[in-house]
Amino acid sequence: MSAVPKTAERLGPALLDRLPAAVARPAYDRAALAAGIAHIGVGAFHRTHQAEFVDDLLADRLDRFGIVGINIRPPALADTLGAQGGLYTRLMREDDRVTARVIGSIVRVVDAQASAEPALAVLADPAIDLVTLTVTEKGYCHTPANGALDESRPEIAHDLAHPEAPQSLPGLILAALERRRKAHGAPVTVMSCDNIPSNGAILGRVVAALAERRGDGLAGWIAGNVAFPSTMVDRIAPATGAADLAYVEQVLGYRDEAVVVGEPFRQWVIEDRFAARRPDFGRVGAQFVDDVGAFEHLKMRVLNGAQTTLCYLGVLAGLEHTFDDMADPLLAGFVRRMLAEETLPTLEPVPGIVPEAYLEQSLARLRNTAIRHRNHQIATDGSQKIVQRILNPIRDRRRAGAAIDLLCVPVAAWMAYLVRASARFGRAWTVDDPYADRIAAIADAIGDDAAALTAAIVAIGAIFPAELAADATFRAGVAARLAGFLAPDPLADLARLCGA
Ligand code: CS2
Repeated sequence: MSAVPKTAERLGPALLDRLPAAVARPAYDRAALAAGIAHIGVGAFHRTHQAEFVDDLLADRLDRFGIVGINIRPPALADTLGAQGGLYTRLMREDDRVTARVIGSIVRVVDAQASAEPALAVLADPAIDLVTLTVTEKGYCHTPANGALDESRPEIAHDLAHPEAPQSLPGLILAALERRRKAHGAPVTVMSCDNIPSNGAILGRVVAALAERRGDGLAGWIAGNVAFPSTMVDRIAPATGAADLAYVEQVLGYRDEAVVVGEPFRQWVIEDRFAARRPDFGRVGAQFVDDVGAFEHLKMRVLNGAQTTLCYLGVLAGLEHTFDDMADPLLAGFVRRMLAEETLPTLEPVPGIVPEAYLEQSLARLRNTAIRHRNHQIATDGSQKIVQRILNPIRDRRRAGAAIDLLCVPVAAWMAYLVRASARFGRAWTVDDPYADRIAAIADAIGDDAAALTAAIVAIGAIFPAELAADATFRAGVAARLAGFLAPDPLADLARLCGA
């Protein structure tokens, strides 16, 4: 990836003692570290968030909580993290400031893209007390509109027929639990760290739905021996760029193929419901609570709601990154107004947090010019994200009889993003979303009639709850904005709406 010649020494255990003084390193004896956590989905987010919390915890008090990192989807880990003994550099960037730290909490990596077997061997190990996951929203194979297992997914059909060789994430967890039950019966906590509401409850539900189908008392054993706590996770971690790899090589003087970049802010709120040993993340800044609901609504509706709104408007405006969107007065002004006027009133009180201050802090984070978070990256899988970020606040406001004019904007912008990517509109960009083809087909059939497009898209029951699909006020609000976004100057209508 890097354009510079690969001459510098590669990061690995042998280099730890010779790192430049400016690079922080694990403050504990890695050789004495045993694994007690298995994590599925070792992407940039895990490496900037949970693995750093664990690194802090191990420095505070060495305990048997090293992480085995597992990928069940590409990319393979062997040649990056694996070749570096699990070590990698976490760059923390804020505008022109950068600090570097080598994280040591991942003790081993396992590639299970071709077969589930290597993953199952780790997950069934009685030494593993905690299994954590960041597999993105669609990994749960749930129906976004209602959280139930989506049995129409081919990988779920496969796992129902071949449970011993699972292809889906719920199938993998179920097979691992079945093995644990047979081999030793040790209880375990399985904790989702993905951005879906009630993530633990949803995971528990999709696994239970598969277990019921398996029979043999498995569902009952799981109910008595496995906990699925919900969590709220937060740190903005865009995809690593070539410039980040080059920075480590040219400025820090070593090579690292697993560099990650994150912002200074981090937050982790965890439902205190564990079935086995619980790492005391509370000692290093995480919060254990009885109910994460209020925290996750705040984060998904404000921070993620802002990101989702900006990414679609940003693409329509021809902008590249979130910070570019935030430098645009129309987009930045709109998103603040939408969140303040229509989103904040939908939130329940959150212990210790003033919503207006949280909003300003979120917008400041999105202005960070060193976090090169691409609009198209955030736009990925929008059908899996808009329910919790935008549609749930709209539903709550409609139930309360409150206005939704501003919240209809991101719904229409998301539709325009998908519709404009269809053949009918010249394939302006490639969309990465499970519903891309379905919406492209709708656009090809209907053309640019915004009301007809809106009616056809909100009829997709897996995304839009029936309550909203049947709501004429909602449909009219979205259709009005969609007509604007499909016009030759896509932002003229938004400017009019904002009185600009
Ligand atoms: C982003 C999130 O791509 C996306 O969906 O909105 O990854 C976001 O950056 C994180 O949730 C921040 O904690």
